[in-house]
Amino acid sequence: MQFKTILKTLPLLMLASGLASAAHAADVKLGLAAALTGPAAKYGVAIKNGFSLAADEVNAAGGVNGNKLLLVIEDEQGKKEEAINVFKKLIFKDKALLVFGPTLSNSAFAADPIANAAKVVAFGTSNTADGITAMGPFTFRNSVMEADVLPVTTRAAVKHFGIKKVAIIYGNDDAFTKSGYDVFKGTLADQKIPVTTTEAYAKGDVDFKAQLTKIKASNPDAIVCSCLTEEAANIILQTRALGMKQPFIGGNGLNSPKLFDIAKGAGDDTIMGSPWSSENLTPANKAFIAAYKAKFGSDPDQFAAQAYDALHVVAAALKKIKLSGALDKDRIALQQALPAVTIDGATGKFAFRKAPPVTGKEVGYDAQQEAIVNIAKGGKFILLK
Ligand code: VAL
Repeated sequence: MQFKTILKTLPLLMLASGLASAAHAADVKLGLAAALTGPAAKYGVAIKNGFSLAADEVNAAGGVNGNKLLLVIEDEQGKKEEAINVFKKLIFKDKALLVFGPTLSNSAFAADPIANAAKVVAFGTSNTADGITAMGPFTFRNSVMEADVLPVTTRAAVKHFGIKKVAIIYGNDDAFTKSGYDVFKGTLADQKIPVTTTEAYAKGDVDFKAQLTKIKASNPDAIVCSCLTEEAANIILQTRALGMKQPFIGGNGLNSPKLFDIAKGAGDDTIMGSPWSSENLTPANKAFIAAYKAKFGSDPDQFAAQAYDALHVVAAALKKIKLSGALDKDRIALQQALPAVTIDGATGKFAFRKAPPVTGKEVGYDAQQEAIVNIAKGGKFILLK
């Protein structure tokens, strides 16, 4: 080729290669397994919204190292079997680089082993039961576990109401409500608060009269509830119908504002802990709340905030690695980049910490974050001061 011809063709070649690289700037596929239908959708829809908002923000700012983030979202219905199916689809069929979710700890115990076996990060944003990150080195979570939140919540509630003794009610067939119960039991013993009676129910129960009648007879100062939202709301309503006025102390399940859709004003004075508050007016949280309201026309909750932060954590990890295009390699590179990520997000300053050791097993990473305590007033969570 003559020199002149090269000169003439060069711009065309450059243009062509530019176009080609634009077309090849592959999307980074991130899977999201969330409960979008069924009772756990009270958490899952907020989670989906938090992720969509954060992905839009990252993409609007040019993506990660020139790659756009593509969320592949699947409904796991808050059921173990569906969580397994959805994880398999996202990992093996969609070939997602990482999978967020599932919503419930109960489902995570079923689905995360699949991700660990396939060496794909399973990143929980709402799983708060003990032992989640003991499942393997590919399990991460930014949801602060009950073991970290409940002692702080209990201490604050005892002080606020001058509580001397409590009754406990919990779901005994769900990994999270059971784990929350175990943590509450230990916490109450540590804080020397006697338990007047311990009552259990099963998933799907709607009538709690038998348990509540026993609780009433035991005359506690407060009721500790390790429950998911729907059951918690019905328990609160039925407690009031029995003429009981005791405040509730809850775990992470009570953190959804959907509690008040059912319990209305009866939910007032319920105390629960979380790393997030709408009253925490840091620049990052203010921006998150405003953007969420603008996009969805409603207030965010802590589940949306943790999902939003999780996407930003992964985006920060992705910025540190150079994707090779070889999926197996890239999945491991992401797992290795994640532990060192810190962000200042909607839930405040976030860092990971290695999960407690388990003999003969590699473990994953928990959230290193402070819990703050909220109290329900007028259908809203406000900071307990
Ligand atoms: N935190 C709970 C769990 O781990 C619910 C409320 C999402 O199952």
